[in-house]
Amino acid sequence: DTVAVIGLGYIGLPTAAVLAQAGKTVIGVDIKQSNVDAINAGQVPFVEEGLETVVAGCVAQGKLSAQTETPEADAYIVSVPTPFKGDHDADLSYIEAAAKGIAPKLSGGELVVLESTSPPGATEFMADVILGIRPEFTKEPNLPNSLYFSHAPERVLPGRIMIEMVENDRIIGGLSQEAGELNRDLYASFCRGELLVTDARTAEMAKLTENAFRDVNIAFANELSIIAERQGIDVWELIELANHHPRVNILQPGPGVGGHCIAVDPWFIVSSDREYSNLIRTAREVNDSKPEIVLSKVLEKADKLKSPVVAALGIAFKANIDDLRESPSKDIAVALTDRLDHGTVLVVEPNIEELPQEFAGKSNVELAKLEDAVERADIVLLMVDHDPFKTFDREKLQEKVVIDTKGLWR
Ligand code: SAJ
Repeated sequence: DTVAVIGLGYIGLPTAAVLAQAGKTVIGVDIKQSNVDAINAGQVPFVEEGLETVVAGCVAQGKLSAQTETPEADAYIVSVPTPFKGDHDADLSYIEAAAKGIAPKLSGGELVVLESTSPPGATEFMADVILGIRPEFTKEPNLPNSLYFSHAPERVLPGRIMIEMVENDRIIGGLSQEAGELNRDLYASFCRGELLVTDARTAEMAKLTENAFRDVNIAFANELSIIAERQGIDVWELIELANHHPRVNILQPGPGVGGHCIAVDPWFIVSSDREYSNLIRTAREVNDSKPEIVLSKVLEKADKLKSPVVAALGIAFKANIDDLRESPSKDIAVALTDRLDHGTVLVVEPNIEELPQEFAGKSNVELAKLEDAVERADIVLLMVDHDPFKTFDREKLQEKVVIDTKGLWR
């Protein structure tokens, strides 16, 4: 019962850990030697609540280890990045590289699961890469030379991964019925949620659909926020009132949509059918236009001041995390340092110790504490609904120009 997990990032490592915890012998594979060394020492190279305890325990028991070479195993789980290339197409080269590593190790009967978020057809692509190298095998089931290919997209929320990995329902899409069932049986070892078996293309599309659904709904809120402001209407009151209708449930507007899922996945639907994906593409464009709108508003206020000081509250991509990747609020803060004439930006981000490299070499920005930044600021720009901002004493904002993109201080 050996499982190899290829790619030990935010999804691969927790998956390896819960499989090892469930009694499997798990060998993790990562191209980065420093990650491999850390994991073999029972450490986790990133922050995720509850993960390190499980990793340390499983490594100590000899159930989990890491290496850079793909090993022989009974099942393989591919959890590698699928970034963009060209005009928002999915770059499948990491999947291809993983498949090339797996191919020489196969002897027949193995299950190969693709976990990476992928456009429709990616599981078939992975199978074709492997079968291209090993033409003696087939994806037809129940033969001595059968291989079993399946897609099991993850749906865990960063910060709650160790809980959601076990509790959430999973969609599982086999290239054959048998492949889906093998995948289901493997995941039943650690997953208490429902395991819903379908075909690979439907599973691929389901994952993209979930995140596109959220993106379209946030875009609706963001578009409303732009229109409402021009009409002199408080968008948060508007949404709250509309949501009293039993069949209306509008999400919250903000400075844009960040993270590496919701701002990315809808593009994979668009790139798979550019002709008929107008709504999904437009939603992406509406959400991506929001940072520039926030920025113009700040610059308009700043223009009236001689040497404006802007307190930028929050640069993470959402509340109460330290993740700055694909963060619209970080982009706004960086753009402010470039476009604010004779001004200073005071970044307040309670979840980090130092400014990220995007601010390197800039003399008009510093990382500041909340109280201090607000006191020194002419303009207070709230961009993330971190807990310490929620409880901030609003008396201290009275003399300030306040731009509240989250409606936290209404
Ligand atoms: N946001 C808004 N308004 C809202 C809700 C969110 O502006 O009403 C913004 C957030 O501030 C953030 C972005 O959207 O910038 C995304 O945040 P999120 O909490 O909605 O989602 P993620 O990106 O952390 O995780 C999502 C989840 N997908 C869904 O909820 C459908 C998670 O379950 C997925 O596993 C994850 O993407 C993924 O890996 O695909």
